[in-house]
Amino acid sequence: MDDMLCFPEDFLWACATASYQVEGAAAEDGRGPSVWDTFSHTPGKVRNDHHGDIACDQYHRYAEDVQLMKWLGVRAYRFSVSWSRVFPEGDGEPNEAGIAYYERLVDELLANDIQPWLTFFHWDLPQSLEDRFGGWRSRETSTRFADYVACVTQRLSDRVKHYFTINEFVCFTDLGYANGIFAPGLELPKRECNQIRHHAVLAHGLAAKAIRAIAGADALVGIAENTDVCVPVIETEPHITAARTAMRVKAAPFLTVVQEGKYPDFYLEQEGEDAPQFTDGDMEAIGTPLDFLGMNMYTPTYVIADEEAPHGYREVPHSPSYPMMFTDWLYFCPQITYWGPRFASELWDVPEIYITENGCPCDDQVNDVGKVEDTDRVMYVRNHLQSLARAAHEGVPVRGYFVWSMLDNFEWVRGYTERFGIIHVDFETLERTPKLSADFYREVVRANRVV
Ligand code: GBH
Repeated sequence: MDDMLCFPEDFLWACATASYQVEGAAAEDGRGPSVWDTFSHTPGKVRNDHHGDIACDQYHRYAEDVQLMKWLGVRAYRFSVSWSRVFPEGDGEPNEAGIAYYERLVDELLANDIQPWLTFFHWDLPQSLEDRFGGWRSRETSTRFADYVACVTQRLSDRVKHYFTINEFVCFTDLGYANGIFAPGLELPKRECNQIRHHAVLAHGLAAKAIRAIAGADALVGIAENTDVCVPVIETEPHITAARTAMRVKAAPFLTVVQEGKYPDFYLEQEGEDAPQFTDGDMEAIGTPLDFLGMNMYTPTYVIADEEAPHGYREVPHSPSYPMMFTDWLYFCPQITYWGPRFASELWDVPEIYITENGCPCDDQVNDVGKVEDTDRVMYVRNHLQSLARAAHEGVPVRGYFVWSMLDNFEWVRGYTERFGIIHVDFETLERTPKLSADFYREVVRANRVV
């Protein structure tokens, strides 16, 4: 461990995807539509009107993809279950053919020594729940989520040990119901949005309880969350303290309430009449202790100490010439994989932390021998791994890393125009080809070290 580029023994090297982004087979074997099917088929919502009808066709090509994972040497695959494949209308009778797909996938992974890490919700809410109850506007959706989670856990917990309830609250609450950028594309007032956020954290809590009740101590439960990773511009005590405070403040309605089982007083005061309505029972569920924290991280929020400002910190906007990856929201700051886990462990004493997503889009060009030589993605991942190693060497309980993404896929409102994969997908032929970054990652995995 003297080697600063080395990772702890048993560090979990892995990769990640999500159902709507890779599966395709949108109308097959009884799958019902999700809000993302509806949204992506509404003209003008997604760049080039792309949609996930076929995506990477992982539904049919999962065996080939598992072989690619085996080639990479990863020990775990984080995938998500499509709720509307299991319950086409979100509730009622389960669709056996839908469950059978996840059984096939899980069995294939296990047969190849790859652990399945299952996410229950990566934004693809059954459309019927949106139509009947207003989706996340209603707590009916939270209780139905727990029922769906219970059903899948019942069927898979003999084989699946690691579960994430929900992926990234803000992307389906605020972006879906307040900003209208993501499905279902609504722009509701603050009060309703706060209640939606509450129903989302409640769904997480009810689901965590359901998994524990069914699978007992055998199952390990966590969440995959993207807090704003607050980074001190200057690494001295006042700025470090300011950035840590900022992280807790900014996560108040999401990770903070999940970790603390209580909305911070400042949050309820600040929201006033718009604050969410909740019961003691809700809070008890929301605060269910978790086995690990998954952190998705891409881009920083820079912070400095400012005694005059509320909570003693100020966010520093990115300067106009700040280096970016190949999209308009991703600023290059490898320090996030150090400060994010460190602050989370200092604030909440979480037992284990996994980086559940990290990666970037690049202007990938296939060269004349059919290869993508994405030196920028290698640079991005390498630097983030160096910071993660720094955290591990200082005793922050970081236990694993899931690169986003295993392969190019449907990048939400950017459609297929932004590629995050370490494996290239030709969306005409669906052929997969490892990029240079895959060769790099494979060597990292093999050496358990930044190479
Ligand atoms: C993650 O979200 C997701 O979990 C994953 O599914 C996704 O593929 C990956 O990141 C890469 O984006 O300006 O309207 O286009 C990260 C948080 C929120 C970042 C939405 C990009 C762009 C919104 N993302 N944001 S918009």
